Amino acid sequence: MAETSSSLKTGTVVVIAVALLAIAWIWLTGKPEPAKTGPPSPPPRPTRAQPRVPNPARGDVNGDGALDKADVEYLAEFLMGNGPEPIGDGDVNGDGSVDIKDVMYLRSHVFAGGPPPVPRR
Ligand SMILES: [Ca+2]
Ligand SMILES: [Ca+2]
Repeated sequence: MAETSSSLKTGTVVVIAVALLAIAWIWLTGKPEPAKTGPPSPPPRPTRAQPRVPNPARGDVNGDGALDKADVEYLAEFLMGNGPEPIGDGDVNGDGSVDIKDVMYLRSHVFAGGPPPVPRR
């Protein structure tokens, strides 16, 4: 009986020793938690560029004096939050707001011969 009690004590000591070694291993090799500073902030939006032509026409959103594929891409990038503000008037369909309908309208004009941007009032 004394031998069994001694075996139990030895087993308990071994379990505790293994647990302490595991804790020490985790403590020594564990990486510190990264400092929590809140969610990452989005990259800053590009600032509005200067027009290359004075008073760019409606739809010439990149202000280069031409109404082309680059304007469609520029307006789409702006609306997706990845590009700078339009330089020329981006309200191509004249409904009072700049949105995806203006991209579709401009795309239709540039690529499919659709109606030109509505004249300014
Ligand atoms: Ca342009
Ligand atoms: Ca519009």
